[in-house]
Amino acid sequence: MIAQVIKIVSNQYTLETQDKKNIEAFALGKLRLDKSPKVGDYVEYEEYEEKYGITKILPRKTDLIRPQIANVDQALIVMSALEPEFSISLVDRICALIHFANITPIICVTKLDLVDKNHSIYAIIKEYQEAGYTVLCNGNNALDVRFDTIFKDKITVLTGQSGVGKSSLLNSLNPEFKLQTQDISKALGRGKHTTRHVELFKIHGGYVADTPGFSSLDFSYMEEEDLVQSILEFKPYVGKCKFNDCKHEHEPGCAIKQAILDNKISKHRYQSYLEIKKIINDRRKKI
Ligand SMILES: Nc1nc2c(ncn2[C@@H]2O[C@H](COP(=O)(O)OP(=O)(O)OP(=O)(O)O)[C@@H](O)[C@H]2O)c(=O)[nH]1
Ligand SMILES: [Mg+2]
Ligand SMILES: [Zn+2]
Repeated sequence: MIAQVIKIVSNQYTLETQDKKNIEAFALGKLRLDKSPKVGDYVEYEEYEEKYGITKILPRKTDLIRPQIANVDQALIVMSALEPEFSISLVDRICALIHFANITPIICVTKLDLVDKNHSIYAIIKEYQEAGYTVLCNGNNALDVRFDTIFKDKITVLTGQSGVGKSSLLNSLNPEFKLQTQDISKALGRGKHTTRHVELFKIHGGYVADTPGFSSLDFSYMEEEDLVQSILEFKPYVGKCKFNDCKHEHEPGCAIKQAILDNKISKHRYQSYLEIKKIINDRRKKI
């Protein structure tokens, strides 16, 4: 029998069976030592001493480490226009990690009600849209209509710093979620996240996971070669530089640097590339 893990609280797993019933199960000892099921996993299970036991994890399509969710199709990268202020550098870092995990990023800008129409955030949004990203906008319940359709048949994970409004966004999409939210000053002041455990919620024909905001991003699995492939705007130019081992910094005949001069790649994105490359190289030096 096959089911999907939709919630984990300590060692209790909630599974959704193929006939859409929820059952409580536990992971059999042998399996737990090997590797634990994650939310999003498809698992084999059997009835075991009048309880349900998970016997096997089926291969994962994608495998996120933070948050621990398997088979995620897309990530909503949530970033507020203000409080906390929008960070291009942070969005680009998350996008690179999401691309690297083979997950589709969607950028969601919240708290647009806090800025006026001429605010610089709108130029930033335009830049991402022109680069090929989907950008959804939200401000105090003025929700983008595309939220009605993007979730269908997919597992979507929300990610972004603490206080950007991830839980608030889900609550406005479905008031029945009643997810806990927290005043931004409290969230930052206490360094404590409002959202803790991972759970998949049904939404518009798919599943969505709220996650705790993070304090740091982990680039330890990414190499420089992966990075170039993980930046959407770079993709058309990868492999077109004069030198095979081009680092896209000072080399002549660099297709990426040329694309920046031609305004085909944003300077912001290139700046983020250099920043992430430095993180990766600094790590190498430490090892
Ligand atoms: N003005 C305005 N405030 C918002 C909006 N969305 C969220 N907020 C406020 O921002 C604060 C933080 O919201 P949360 O939804 O708890 O943020 P979160 O991203 O879930 O935070 P963590 O769970 O700690 O990661 C709350 O005080 C919300 O009321 C918005 O669109 N406009
Ligand atoms: Mg939250
Ligand atoms: Zn190059």
